[in-house]
Amino acid sequence: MLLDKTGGMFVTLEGGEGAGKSSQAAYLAEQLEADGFRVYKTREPGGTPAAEALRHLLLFGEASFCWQAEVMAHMAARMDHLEQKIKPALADGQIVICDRYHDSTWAYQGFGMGAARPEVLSFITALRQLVACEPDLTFLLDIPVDVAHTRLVKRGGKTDRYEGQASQFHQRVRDGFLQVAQQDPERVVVVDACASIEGVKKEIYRHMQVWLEGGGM
Ligand code: Z5A
Repeated sequence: MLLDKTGGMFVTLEGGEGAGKSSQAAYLAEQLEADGFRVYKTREPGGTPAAEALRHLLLFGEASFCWQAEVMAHMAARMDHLEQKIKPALADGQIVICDRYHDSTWAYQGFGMGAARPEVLSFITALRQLVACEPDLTFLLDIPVDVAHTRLVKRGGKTDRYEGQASQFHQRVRDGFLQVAQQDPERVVVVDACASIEGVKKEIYRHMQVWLEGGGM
Protein backbone atom coordinates (compact mmCIF):
# COMPACT_ATOMS: atom_id res chain seq x y z
CA MET A 1 0.00 0.00 0.00
CA LEU A 2 1.33 3.41 -0.97
CA LEU A 3 -0.25 5.52 1.74
CA ASP A 4 1.35 8.95 1.93
CA LYS A 5 1.81 9.72 5.62
CA THR A 6 1.93 13.52 5.27
CA GLY A 7 -1.70 13.82 6.45
CA GLY A 8 -3.27 17.26 6.59
CA MET A 9 -6.58 16.00 5.26
CA PHE A 10 -10.11 17.00 6.28
CA VAL A 11 -12.70 14.21 6.20
CA THR A 12 -16.33 14.57 7.25
CA LEU A 13 -19.07 12.01 7.89
CA GLU A 14 -22.61 13.10 7.18
CA GLY A 15 -26.10 11.64 7.13
CA GLY A 16 -29.29 11.40 9.13
CA GLU A 17 -29.35 10.24 12.73
CA GLY A 18 -28.85 6.52 13.20
CA ALA A 19 -26.95 6.19 9.93
CA GLY A 20 -23.84 5.00 11.79
CA LYS A 21 -21.61 8.12 11.52
CA SER A 22 -20.24 8.02 15.07
CA SER A 23 -19.45 4.30 14.86
CA GLN A 24 -17.78 4.68 11.46
CA ALA A 25 -15.81 7.78 12.50
CA ALA A 26 -14.33 5.73 15.34
CA TYR A 27 -13.52 2.74 13.07
CA LEU A 28 -11.93 4.95 10.43
CA ALA A 29 -9.78 6.73 13.03
CA GLU A 30 -8.62 3.36 14.42
CA GLN A 31 -7.74 2.02 10.97
CA LEU A 32 -5.81 5.12 9.95
CA GLU A 33 -3.91 5.20 13.23
CA ALA A 34 -3.00 1.56 12.72
CA ASP A 35 -1.60 2.61 9.32
CA GLY A 36 0.61 5.18 11.05
CA PHE A 37 -1.39 8.36 10.45
CA ARG A 38 -1.99 10.94 13.15
CA VAL A 39 -5.73 11.44 13.44
CA TYR A 40 -7.85 14.07 15.15
CA LYS A 41 -11.43 12.82 15.59
CA THR A 42 -14.11 15.31 16.49
CA ARG A 43 -17.79 16.16 16.06
CA GLU A 44 -20.26 18.99 15.45
CA PRO A 45 -21.89 20.86 16.90
CA GLY A 46 -19.11 20.79 19.48
CA GLY A 47 -15.40 20.12 19.66
CA THR A 48 -14.44 23.05 21.93
CA PRO A 49 -15.88 24.08 25.33
CA ALA A 50 -17.75 27.05 23.82
CA ALA A 51 -19.07 25.00 20.88
CA GLU A 52 -20.17 22.23 23.27
CA ALA A 53 -22.10 24.85 25.26
CA LEU A 54 -23.83 25.96 22.03
CA ARG A 55 -24.52 22.30 21.22
CA HIS A 56 -26.35 21.90 24.50
CA LEU A 57 -28.41 25.01 23.84
CA LEU A 58 -29.23 23.97 20.25
CA LEU A 59 -30.10 20.35 20.97
CA PHE A 60 -31.59 20.47 24.44
CA GLY A 61 -32.33 24.14 25.26
CA GLU A 62 -35.89 24.94 26.25
CA ALA A 63 -36.17 28.07 24.11
CA SER A 64 -36.00 27.85 20.33
CA PHE A 65 -34.13 30.30 18.09
CA CYS A 66 -35.54 32.13 15.09
CA TRP A 67 -34.26 30.34 11.96
CA GLN A 68 -31.54 32.90 11.22
CA ALA A 69 -30.17 32.70 14.77
CA GLU A 70 -30.29 28.88 14.67
CA VAL A 71 -28.15 28.84 11.52
CA MET A 72 -25.78 31.41 13.01
CA ALA A 73 -25.46 29.47 16.27
CA HIS A 74 -24.40 26.33 14.32
CA MET A 75 -21.96 28.49 12.33
CA ALA A 76 -20.61 30.17 15.49
CA ALA A 77 -19.94 26.77 17.06
CA ARG A 78 -18.26 25.71 13.78
CA MET A 79 -16.08 28.81 13.58
CA ASP A 80 -14.80 28.29 17.13
CA HIS A 81 -14.16 24.61 16.42
CA LEU A 82 -12.37 25.42 13.18
CA GLU A 83 -10.10 28.14 14.55
CA GLN A 84 -9.25 26.41 17.81
CA LYS A 85 -9.04 22.76 16.77
CA ILE A 86 -9.52 21.82 13.12
CA LYS A 87 -7.21 24.30 11.42
CA PRO A 88 -4.36 23.75 13.91
CA ALA A 89 -4.68 19.96 13.48
CA LEU A 90 -4.62 20.30 9.67
CA ALA A 91 -1.64 22.65 9.85
CA ASP A 92 0.10 20.03 11.98
CA GLY A 93 -0.42 17.47 9.19
CA GLN A 94 -3.10 15.40 10.91
CA ILE A 95 -6.10 13.72 9.32
CA VAL A 96 -9.17 15.39 10.82
CA ILE A 97 -12.28 13.20 10.95
CA CYS A 98 -15.35 15.24 11.81
CA ASP A 99 -18.76 13.71 12.61
CA ARG A 100 -21.06 16.26 10.85
CA TYR A 101 -20.08 19.64 9.38
CA HIS A 102 -21.44 22.15 6.84
CA ASP A 103 -23.61 19.63 4.96
CA SER A 104 -25.60 19.03 8.16
CA THR A 105 -26.51 22.71 8.30
CA TRP A 106 -27.65 22.51 4.68
CA ALA A 107 -29.72 19.38 5.33
CA TYR A 108 -31.13 20.16 8.81
CA GLN A 109 -31.53 23.94 8.84
CA GLY A 110 -31.92 24.33 5.08
CA PHE A 111 -34.10 21.37 4.13
CA GLY A 112 -35.44 20.08 7.48
CA MET A 113 -36.29 23.24 9.41
CA GLY A 114 -36.31 25.61 6.40
CA ALA A 115 -38.12 23.29 3.93
CA ALA A 116 -35.58 24.35 1.24
CA ARG A 117 -36.95 27.90 1.07
CA PRO A 118 -34.63 29.94 -1.17
CA GLU A 119 -34.02 32.65 1.47
CA VAL A 120 -32.90 30.05 4.01
CA LEU A 121 -30.59 28.29 1.55
CA SER A 122 -29.00 31.55 0.39
CA PHE A 123 -28.47 32.65 4.02
CA ILE A 124 -26.66 29.35 4.76
CA THR A 125 -24.60 29.63 1.57
CA ALA A 126 -23.48 33.17 2.44
CA LEU A 127 -22.32 32.13 5.92
CA ARG A 128 -20.63 29.03 4.58
CA GLN A 129 -18.61 31.18 2.20
CA LEU A 130 -17.53 33.37 5.13
CA VAL A 131 -16.42 30.36 7.17
CA ALA A 132 -14.40 29.29 4.11
CA CYS A 133 -13.00 25.90 5.05
CA GLU A 134 -14.29 22.93 3.04
CA PRO A 135 -13.61 19.24 3.63
CA ASP A 136 -11.41 17.30 1.21
CA LEU A 137 -13.63 14.24 1.36
CA THR A 138 -17.10 13.55 2.75
CA PHE A 139 -18.79 10.23 3.35
CA LEU A 140 -22.56 10.53 3.19
CA LEU A 141 -24.07 7.57 5.02
CA ASP A 142 -27.44 7.29 3.33
CA ILE A 143 -30.27 5.36 4.96
CA PRO A 144 -34.08 5.33 4.64
CA VAL A 145 -35.74 7.23 7.48
CA ASP A 146 -37.69 4.22 8.79
CA VAL A 147 -34.61 1.97 8.97
CA ALA A 148 -32.69 4.64 10.93
CA HIS A 149 -35.66 5.16 13.23
CA THR A 150 -35.81 1.44 14.07
CA ARG A 151 -32.09 1.49 14.95
CA LEU A 152 -32.50 4.47 17.25
CA VAL A 153 -35.53 3.01 19.04
CA LYS A 154 -33.47 -0.13 19.66
CA ARG A 155 -30.54 1.91 21.00
CA GLY A 156 -32.70 4.09 23.29
CA GLY A 157 -31.36 7.23 25.02
CA LYS A 158 -32.16 10.93 25.13
CA THR A 159 -33.88 12.54 22.10
CA ASP A 160 -32.65 15.96 20.91
CA ARG A 161 -34.63 18.78 19.27
CA TYR A 162 -33.99 17.44 15.75
CA GLU A 163 -34.42 13.73 16.43
CA GLY A 164 -37.87 14.41 17.87
CA GLN A 165 -39.18 15.87 14.57
CA ALA A 166 -41.73 14.08 12.35
CA SER A 167 -40.67 11.62 9.67
CA GLN A 168 -41.41 14.20 6.91
CA PHE A 169 -38.70 16.39 8.45
CA HIS A 170 -36.20 13.52 8.35
CA GLN A 171 -37.14 12.76 4.74
CA ARG A 172 -36.41 16.40 3.81
CA VAL A 173 -33.07 16.12 5.63
CA ARG A 174 -32.24 13.02 3.60
CA ASP A 175 -33.22 14.83 0.39
CA GLY A 176 -30.95 17.73 1.38
CA PHE A 177 -27.97 15.44 1.87
CA LEU A 178 -28.62 13.66 -1.43
CA GLN A 179 -28.80 17.00 -3.22
CA VAL A 180 -25.35 17.90 -1.83
CA ALA A 181 -23.96 14.59 -3.11
CA GLN A 182 -25.46 15.19 -6.52
CA GLN A 183 -24.05 18.72 -6.72
CA ASP A 184 -20.58 17.89 -5.40
CA PRO A 185 -19.71 14.34 -6.57
CA GLU A 186 -15.95 15.07 -6.46
CA ARG A 187 -16.06 15.52 -2.70
CA VAL A 188 -19.03 13.44 -1.53
CA VAL A 189 -19.06 9.63 -1.57
CA VAL A 190 -22.51 8.17 -0.94
CA VAL A 191 -22.30 4.99 1.14
CA ASP A 192 -25.22 2.60 1.59
CA ALA A 193 -25.64 2.75 5.37
CA CYS A 194 -28.09 -0.18 5.35
CA ALA A 195 -25.17 -2.53 4.74
CA SER A 196 -23.61 -4.32 7.72
CA ILE A 197 -21.30 -2.34 10.02
CA GLU A 198 -18.38 -4.33 8.58
CA GLY A 199 -19.49 -3.67 4.99
CA VAL A 200 -19.79 0.09 5.56
CA LYS A 201 -16.41 0.11 7.28
CA LYS A 202 -14.73 -1.61 4.31
CA GLU A 203 -16.38 0.69 1.79
CA ILE A 204 -15.26 3.84 3.61
CA TYR A 205 -11.71 2.56 4.06
CA ARG A 206 -11.49 1.57 0.40
CA HIS A 207 -12.34 5.13 -0.67
CA MET A 208 -9.90 6.57 1.86
CA GLN A 209 -7.11 4.44 0.43
CA VAL A 210 -7.87 5.58 -3.11
CA TRP A 211 -7.83 9.19 -1.95
CA LEU A 212 -4.61 8.83 0.05
CA GLU A 213 -2.88 7.14 -2.83
CA GLY A 214 -3.64 10.24 -4.86
CA GLY A 215 -6.15 8.64 -7.16
CA GLY A 216 -8.98 10.97 -6.16
CA MET A 217 -12.38 9.38 -6.61
N1 Z5A B 1 -27.18 19.42 13.52
C1 Z5A B 1 -27.82 20.44 12.85
O1 Z5A B 1 -29.05 20.54 12.92
N2 Z5A B 1 -27.07 21.32 12.12
C2 Z5A B 1 -25.73 21.26 12.04
O2 Z5A B 1 -25.10 22.09 11.38
C3 Z5A B 1 -25.07 20.19 12.75
C4 Z5A B 1 -25.83 19.30 13.46
C5 Z5A B 1 -23.58 20.09 12.68
C6 Z5A B 1 -26.31 16.30 16.46
O3 Z5A B 1 -26.69 15.16 17.08
C7 Z5A B 1 -27.60 16.94 15.99
O4 Z5A B 1 -27.29 18.24 15.53
C8 Z5A B 1 -28.17 16.18 14.86
C9 Z5A B 1 -28.20 17.15 13.69
C10 Z5A B 1 -27.98 18.48 14.31
N3 Z5A B 1 -29.46 15.81 15.28
N4 Z5A B 1 -30.21 15.00 14.81
N5 Z5A B 1 -31.07 14.36 14.60
P1 Z5A B 1 -25.69 13.97 17.45
O5 Z5A B 1 -24.36 14.22 16.92
O6 Z5A B 1 -25.83 13.74 18.89
O7 Z5A B 1 -26.52 12.82 16.78
P2 Z5A B 1 -26.41 12.17 15.41
O8 Z5A B 1 -25.34 12.77 14.58
O9 Z5A B 1 -27.75 12.17 14.81
O10 Z5A B 1 -25.88 10.74 15.86
P3 Z5A B 1 -26.61 9.40 16.18
O11 Z5A B 1 -28.06 9.50 16.36
O12 Z5A B 1 -25.84 8.78 17.30
O13 Z5A B 1 -26.39 8.59 14.84
P4 Z5A B 1 -25.06 8.07 14.13
O14 Z5A B 1 -23.83 8.67 14.75
O15 Z5A B 1 -25.22 8.25 12.69
O16 Z5A B 1 -25.11 6.52 14.41
P5 Z5A B 1 -24.31 5.60 15.47
O17 Z5A B 1 -24.39 6.22 16.84
O18 Z5A B 1 -23.01 5.23 14.96
O19 Z5A B 1 -25.27 4.32 15.39
C11 Z5A B 1 -26.61 4.38 15.81
C12 Z5A B 1 -27.07 2.96 16.22
O20 Z5A B 1 -27.13 2.14 15.07
C13 Z5A B 1 -26.12 2.26 17.19
O21 Z5A B 1 -26.86 1.47 18.07
C14 Z5A B 1 -25.24 1.40 16.26
O22 Z5A B 1 -24.73 0.28 16.90
C15 Z5A B 1 -26.24 1.03 15.18
N6 Z5A B 1 -25.61 0.85 13.86
C16 Z5A B 1 -24.66 1.63 13.28
N7 Z5A B 1 -24.34 1.19 12.07
C17 Z5A B 1 -25.12 0.10 11.84
C18 Z5A B 1 -25.25 -0.81 10.75
N8 Z5A B 1 -24.54 -0.67 9.62
N9 Z5A B 1 -26.15 -1.79 10.85
C19 Z5A B 1 -26.90 -1.94 11.98
N10 Z5A B 1 -26.80 -1.12 13.07
C20 Z5A B 1 -25.94 -0.12 12.99
